[in-house]
Amino acid sequence: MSTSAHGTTETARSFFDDNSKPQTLQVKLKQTGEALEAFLDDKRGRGRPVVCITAGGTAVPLEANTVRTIDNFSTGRRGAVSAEQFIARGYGVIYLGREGCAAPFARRFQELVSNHVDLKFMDKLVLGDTRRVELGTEAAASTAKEGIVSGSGGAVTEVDERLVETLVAYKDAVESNSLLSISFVSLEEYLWCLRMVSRCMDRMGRHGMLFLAAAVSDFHIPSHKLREHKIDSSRGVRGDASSGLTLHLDEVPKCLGMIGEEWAPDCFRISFKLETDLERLLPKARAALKRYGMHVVVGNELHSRYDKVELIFPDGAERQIKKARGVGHVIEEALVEALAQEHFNYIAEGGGVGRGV
Ligand code: 9Z3
Repeated sequence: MSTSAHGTTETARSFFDDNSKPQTLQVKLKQTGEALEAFLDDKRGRGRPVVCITAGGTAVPLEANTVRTIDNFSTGRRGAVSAEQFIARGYGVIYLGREGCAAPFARRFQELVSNHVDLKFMDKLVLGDTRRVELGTEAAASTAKEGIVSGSGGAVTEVDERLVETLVAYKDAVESNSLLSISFVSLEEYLWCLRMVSRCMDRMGRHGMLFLAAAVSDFHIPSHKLREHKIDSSRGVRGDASSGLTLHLDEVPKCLGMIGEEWAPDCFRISFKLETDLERLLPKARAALKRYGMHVVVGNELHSRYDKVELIFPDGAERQIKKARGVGHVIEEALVEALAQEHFNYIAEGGGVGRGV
């Protein structure tokens, strides 16, 4: 370990020492921890691999009684679609997602329905058969079509079919106990949850994977420095209305390295690097790979992120993944396929180390 990496780890460790968690977070971590252990033991018993997916952006509060926050951009879609893809490949998925962002399966409803919520759609819901929908059987699928989206006598549209497919896929995921969802809003909540999940994931050894797609703030106001009450905009920060607002944000301790060094050293680790300047993408992604001891870094540029991404490996290999041509494809099909393959190679290597990490 290099001196600077060690220094980084020390700072990250002290974040968890210094930041005594709020009572509500303590309760949440305890309850979630129990569900998490049961979920992981079930997968271990069945020999199923597990991936923890993080998704969405963290919020940094500006006041203890929070009215204002600074958010990192992320719709959560990358994580949500990837979760569906991993489940389809037999993985158990722990989904650590930002509250209110795209969520696995639910996001398909939003995408399918958002352009179709008009009065015709409302008529189908209101005038249609309102019987309870039991999914999973042939009859159920048609009940779903009739009862949920088509209405009595309404034609079954392509969107209807896909809504039913989504419900059936979600029901399968629930019945096979394939999805455990944990939500976060603030950066602090995210980091505590990530530590808890990673430490629990340690029991999966090489069968565990961390897929870190959340957009995590680099700057924050540590909780002990937060003002208690809402910043008074009418008086300005220095009591002068014309002075505007000047904020000082501290650097967020880099916690990613802790996963490989302490929390879940045998799990397969993938982090994402987001840039808006293409020139900086590969150098930054390569640096992140070394700095945080990842097995793969996925580099993506903001505007092209759903068309192509770059995979960077510790042995110097680099590979571009593109979305398949044709309607209805998503880049996460190819991305998850490639990453699952890397993970299976890593599992098969057993006692050895994966791709030079
Ligand atoms: C990503 O790069 C994700 O792919 C996106 C996905 C956030 C771009 P959407 O949620 O977008 O589908 O809208 N995530 C990582 C972003 C990040 O903050 N990475 C850190 C960095 O770049 C390293 S942890 O410094």
